[in-house]
Amino acid sequence: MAKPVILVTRKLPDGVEARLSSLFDARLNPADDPWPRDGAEIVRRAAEAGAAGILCAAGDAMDARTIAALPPSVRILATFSVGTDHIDLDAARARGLVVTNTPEVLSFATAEIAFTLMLMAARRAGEGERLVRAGAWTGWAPTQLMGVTLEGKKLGILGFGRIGRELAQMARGMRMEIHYRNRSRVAPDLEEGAIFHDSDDGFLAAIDVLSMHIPGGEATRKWLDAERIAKMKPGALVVNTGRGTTVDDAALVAALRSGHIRAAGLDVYDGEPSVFPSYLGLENVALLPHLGSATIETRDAMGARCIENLEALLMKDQEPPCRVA
Ligand code: 8YV
Repeated sequence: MAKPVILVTRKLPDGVEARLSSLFDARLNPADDPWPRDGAEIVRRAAEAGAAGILCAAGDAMDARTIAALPPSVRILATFSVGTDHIDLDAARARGLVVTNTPEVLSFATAEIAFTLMLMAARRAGEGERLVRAGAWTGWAPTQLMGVTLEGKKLGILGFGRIGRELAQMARGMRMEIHYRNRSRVAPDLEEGAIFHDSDDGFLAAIDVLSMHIPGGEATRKWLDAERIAKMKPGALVVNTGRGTTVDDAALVAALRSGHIRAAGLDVYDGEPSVFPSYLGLENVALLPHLGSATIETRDAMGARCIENLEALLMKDQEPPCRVA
């Protein structure tokens, strides 16, 4: 029997590509060309290859138009991400297209980046690095680049899913007090003493650091806007490793300029890889290029998850383990 054809939109780790090629007729993107941003090109390549599955990633143009135009041979969209905001899930359901993602395996790595950004914002690590690299450091000084400690601070986790809870564990080690806002309260064994807030206002007023872990999409667009920022304590910190669309960039820039928000750390951007230009001129914002899941271990595990899902549907006629639509 011919191996099912899988259209792979991005360059993946070598080991993942090798396993994909051993199991499937994998059409790889070894040069990491940017064609997956163009829905018409995804459709064209899927039709040309007779693809049974597409292995895509965040940022690929899996909108309603693209999905509706996919050739009938395509049965599954396996995204190399936990986030699915780049895929129109309703359009996928309407077309009978199975969609899978890669949960769990990236929670710790993403929490690590949230933790990194929290420390960079609190301790002005980016500013310090730029100073040294610019050859502008004139020596230790008692008042140079003083930041704030995280010890004893109240960490507010917006979205208390797997990533948020991993961050809570790390922050307990820094003796932070954990607060969270979530659709609903989680079970006590998952809460481990974290304080649940049932209103945005109460949550925002209570915390010293906000770490955002909510999904993208219309429902969360510009969740952190000027009104909500105004409800935060003066001097609070903001970190976002979820999706860039959840922040009103102009409002955050204004708050960073006024000092109402002392500092921020961002790993994700609305319209990335474009970055809201005003961030680039600000010293008090740490900017990373969407590194959340970028560890060797995690990217291998994400690849393994995609393969499990593709194998289940296309080779074993089973329900894929990480089905989201
Ligand atoms: C991915 C992410 O690496 O999984 C997600 O949702 O945001 C990242 O960690 C990226 O989206 C690649 O698809």
